[in-house]
Amino acid sequence: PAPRTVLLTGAAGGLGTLMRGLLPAYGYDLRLFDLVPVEGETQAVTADLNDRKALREAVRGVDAIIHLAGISLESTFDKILRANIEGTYHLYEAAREEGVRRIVAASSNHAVGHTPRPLAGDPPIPSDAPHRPDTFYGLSKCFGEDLAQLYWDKHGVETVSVRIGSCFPEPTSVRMLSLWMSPADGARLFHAALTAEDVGHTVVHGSSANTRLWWDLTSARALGYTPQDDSEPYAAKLIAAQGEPDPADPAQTRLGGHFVTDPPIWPH
Ligand code: NAI
Ligand code: 15L
Repeated sequence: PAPRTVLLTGAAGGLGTLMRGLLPAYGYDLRLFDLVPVEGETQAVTADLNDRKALREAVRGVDAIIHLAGISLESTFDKILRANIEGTYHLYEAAREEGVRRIVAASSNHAVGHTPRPLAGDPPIPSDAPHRPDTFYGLSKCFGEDLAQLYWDKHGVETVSVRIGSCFPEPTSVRMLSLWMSPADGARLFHAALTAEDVGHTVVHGSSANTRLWWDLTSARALGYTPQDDSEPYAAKLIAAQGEPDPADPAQTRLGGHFVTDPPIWPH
């Protein structure tokens, strides 16, 4: 049967807030979890992913999990380790212990951020592109994908790892014209990932049907995802303001954008 009760981790964040607005229309009853209170939601669980007891209670009885919680940008290795690597491990352990069989996990383009963006005539980047993280943050998303594979192969917990491009109400850069996923398409993709049968561990790209798309949506479409939106109506204004990408600048020729060239953040 299709999942009905879904735990949404990271519910207070940008994407969590968008999905709280959109997913109930698909019939889901969302249980909310975040480190910080979710505005206007008295029933939300406010706890750290590393609070194993709180997490296990939150997971108990749900049909599936959408896992968005974590640090969503580059940070120090220690902070990424705690929130994204240990936190995601605790989420999978709670799922295994409580018998939850399906997780939809937020991976990121930054797991493969060093991949060159396709130029005119090149094929799009496939969803089995090897890990090429551009940051400690991207590295934690590689870990999440491998953790998902382990929990499928060893414990039968299924995951769709969504390598999200950029999911915001509107694209705000020329790069985002190629990676943007409209919130409505995000909800369509999460719904497909929750309901498709026999996903095992599947990696998909999360984008709309953008005219300037850099990566392949084949594995996402195979889940039943049919994107409806395209960033193209935003193109003229963004290109007029920001210019066309400079082919000599790795921040513009690698998938991960400025994450590729930003210096690492050290703890001192
Ligand atoms: P966000 O930073 O707005 O939200 C993340 C949420 O996770 C926050 O509310 C935060 O309080 C919570 N959180 C952080 N550490 C936690 C912990 N230890 N325990 C419990 N909760 C914790 O990020 P956003 O944009 O909403 O992204 C959501 C997820 O999607 C993240 O995993 C991010 O890496 C991923 N993603 C998002 C993209 C986007 O375009 N928005 C692109 C690619 C990936
Ligand atoms: C991400 O992984 C981030 O979480 C998000 O804030 C954006 O920076 C996005 O990638 C992007 O690459 O645009």
